[in-house]
Amino acid sequence: MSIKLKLSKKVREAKELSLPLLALESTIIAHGMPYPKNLEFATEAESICESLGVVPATIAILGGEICVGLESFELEKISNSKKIQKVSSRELGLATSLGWDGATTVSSTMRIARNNNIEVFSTGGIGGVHQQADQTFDISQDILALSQVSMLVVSSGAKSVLDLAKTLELLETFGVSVVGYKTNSFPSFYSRSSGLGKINRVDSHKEIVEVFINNQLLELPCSTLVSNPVPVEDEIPPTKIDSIIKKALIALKKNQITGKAVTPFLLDAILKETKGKSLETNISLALNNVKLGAEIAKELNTKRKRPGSRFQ
Ligand code: PSU
Ligand code: MN
Repeated sequence: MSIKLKLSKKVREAKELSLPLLALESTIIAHGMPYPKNLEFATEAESICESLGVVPATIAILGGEICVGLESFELEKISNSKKIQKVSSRELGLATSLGWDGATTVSSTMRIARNNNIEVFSTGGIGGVHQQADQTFDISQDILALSQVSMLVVSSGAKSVLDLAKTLELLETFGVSVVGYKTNSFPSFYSRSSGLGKINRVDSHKEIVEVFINNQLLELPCSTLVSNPVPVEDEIPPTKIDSIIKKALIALKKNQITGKAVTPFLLDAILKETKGKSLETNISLALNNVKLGAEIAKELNTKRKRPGSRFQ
């Protein structure tokens, strides 16, 4: 018995030639954005990587087969099919044994990337502690994966549909190494700053890679979470987004949405309420994270290849 695994031609070549690779998740495509904008986003993300000399490895499950790197018809399928399941870590065994078509979340993308020796991953926002988690106990598996998988993860913080203060506390409890790229403030996805507790600032790709490598040398199991704020020109200020998020949370309760449907429901409600502006912001920050992730992947790749490196 073995797991069915397919590497795209480009990913295979990258491995043979030791080229830098960047992992990308597919839930953001299948469940985080509507068609056809999601496909445009996914295609643009891949071309940003390629223009920087980095090979994109978008991860998904098709017919129970784990795919690392998608061909364009596969990206189209993930973007457009209504039958794609949302697969987090705990569903990986199910999805691969029962032949599912599935989009991978942050937690499952990290596990698969790690299994395939891909060390850098860019996403939009991580999952975290949901509002009213004291009653619902709804906390994303992303936090657990971040505490257990050694990886460089680039995101724009977490969005304020979550309880950001509790999310930050839990990241601390679970020993996740959080750094802010050119900022001291944990970003809140749509806005550049959450106004919450200070995080440690790093100012270059080189510093980010050094923090990651030292975390590994110290044998810490956790990820290094790079928080990269949305570009200024695309930010939605907290004064504007907060009331919209409140409305979405009321609709969530009214419709009795729970479990893994919560995040996609909230994203869609916010998109409708902002008449598409939230989607533009989402795409902008996610592409910005792809760019930073690709630059970090290059830096890490160069460092690993240097003679005398323990990580050759
Ligand atoms: N945040 C976004 N867009 C998304 C997600 C998070 O802005 O699409 C997705 C990611 O795949 C993340 C998942 O891993 O939602 C978290 O879902 P949950 O809250 O059910 O753990
Ligand atoms: Mn949940």
